[in-house]
Amino acid sequence: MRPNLGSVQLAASAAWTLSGNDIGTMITAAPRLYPHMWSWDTAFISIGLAHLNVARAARELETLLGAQWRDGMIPHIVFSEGTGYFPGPERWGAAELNTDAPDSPRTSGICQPPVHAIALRRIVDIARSQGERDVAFRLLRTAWPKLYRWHEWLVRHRDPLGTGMLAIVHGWESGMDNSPRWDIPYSAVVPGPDLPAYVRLDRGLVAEDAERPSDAEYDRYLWLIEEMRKVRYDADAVVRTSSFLVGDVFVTALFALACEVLADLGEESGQPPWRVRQLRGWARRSRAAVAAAHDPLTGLARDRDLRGDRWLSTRTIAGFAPLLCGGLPADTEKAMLATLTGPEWAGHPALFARIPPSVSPEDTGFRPREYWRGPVWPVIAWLFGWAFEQRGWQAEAAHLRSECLRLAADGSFAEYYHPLTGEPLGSRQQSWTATVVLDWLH
Ligand code: 9WN
Repeated sequence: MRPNLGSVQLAASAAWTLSGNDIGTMITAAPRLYPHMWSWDTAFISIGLAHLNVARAARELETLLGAQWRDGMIPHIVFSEGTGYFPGPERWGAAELNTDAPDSPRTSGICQPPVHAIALRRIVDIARSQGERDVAFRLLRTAWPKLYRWHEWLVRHRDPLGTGMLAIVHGWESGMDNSPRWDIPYSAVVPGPDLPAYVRLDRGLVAEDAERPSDAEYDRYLWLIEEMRKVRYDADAVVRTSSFLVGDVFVTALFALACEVLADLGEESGQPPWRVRQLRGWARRSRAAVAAAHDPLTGLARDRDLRGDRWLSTRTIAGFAPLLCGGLPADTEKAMLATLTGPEWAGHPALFARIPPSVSPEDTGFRPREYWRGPVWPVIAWLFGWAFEQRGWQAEAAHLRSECLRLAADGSFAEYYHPLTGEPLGSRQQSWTATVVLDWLH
C-alpha cells in the first residue's frame, strides 16, 4: 500500500532528505543520479532550505552564484568532487576552452531556466518573516547584482531575433530534456562520425530504462556539446552554429516573471533606478513574445524552431506558459486556465491527483513513465502555484498545493510521478521535490 505521511512527518522527512544530500560544499540535486549542483534545482532547494535555516539557504544560492561565468551566464551544472554522472567536467571541457568559465568549481557550458530571482524573493520574504533582516539584507546586496548580470546575459546572447523570445541551444537548457516539444528540432541534429565514444551512467540508477531518455536522444545531446566545444563555448558563436536553436516559450515566460520580481527587489533595496526600469522593459518585451506565441487552434502557446523557422505546436505543459507571466487578453487567459484545470489536463478523470502532467493523457504521445513525456513533476506544479498566487488566483494555487501534498505524502520525494497511479519514478530523495514540499507545508 502507498504510504501516507502526516504533515509533521512529511516535513521532517523532507528536511532529512536535504541533509542527506548535503555534501558539505553543496546540496546535490539527488543522491546518486545527480551528485552535483544544478542551476534551477538550487534555486528551488534554497527556497525549501530557507524554512529550515535562512543563512544556510543564502549560502546555497551564493554557492551557485559563485560559479557564475565572467560574462554573466549561470551554468547549468556546478560540479562537486563526486563522480558517477555523465557528462562530467572533462567531457564539457568548459574551463579549458573558455576563459569566462571558472577554473574552480568546474561547470558545464550551458544554462537552465532563470528562476533564481523567484528564489531570492522567497528567501528574502522568509528571512524577514523570521526576523532575520540582516541575512536578507546581505543576500540582496550580494545576489541582486549577479542576477541582474545573468538576466542581462540572457538578453544580450539569447534573444537572437530581438523580440524578447529567449532561445535555448540544448534541450537540457529547458530543464525538460526529452519533452516532445523538442522532437522536431532534435530530428535535425545529426550526430557526426566524430562523436567521441561515451558510457552513460544514468541507466541502472532508475527502475526502468524507459524512465530516462533513449540512447538515440543521448547521442544528440552529446553531439550538441561537441558542436559547442568546436566554438569554445563562445556565446554568440554557439547561437550561430548550434544545430539546435529554439525559442523556448516556457523559459521566456519565466524570464518575464523573474525580471518583474528582480525589479521589485531592486526597488526595495535601492538598486540603480535605470537598472530597475531596464528589467521592467525586458519583462514587458518577453511577456509580449509569450503572448504572440499563443496558438488560437490549440489554445496553448508555442515554441519557435529558429533553425527550421516554424512554430512548434506540440501540446505539453509548457504551452501554459502565459499563465505564469500574464500578457494575454483576459478572455483568452481565462480559457487557458479552464483548459489547464479541465478534463484534458489537471481535471482528467484517470489522474491520481489533480495536477497537470507534463503531457496530457489525451495526447497520442502521452507516455506516463517516460521522464518529460507524461509524468507529473511537482516542481513544475510549484511554479504554476507560485505564479497563481502572485496573480491573485488563490483558490487555484491552494488546490494545486493540496493535490501536490497528497501526491508527495508517500515520502519518496521522487523526481517525478506516474500521473495515473502516483507511483514514484526517476530518482528518489530528489532535493527539489523535498524543498517544494517544505515550502507547501509552511
Ligand atoms: C540534465 C537535475 C536535472 C534537472 C532537469 C532534469 C534532469 C539532467 C539529466 O535533471 O536533467 O541536465 O541528466 O537528465 O531534466 O530539469 O535540473 O535534477
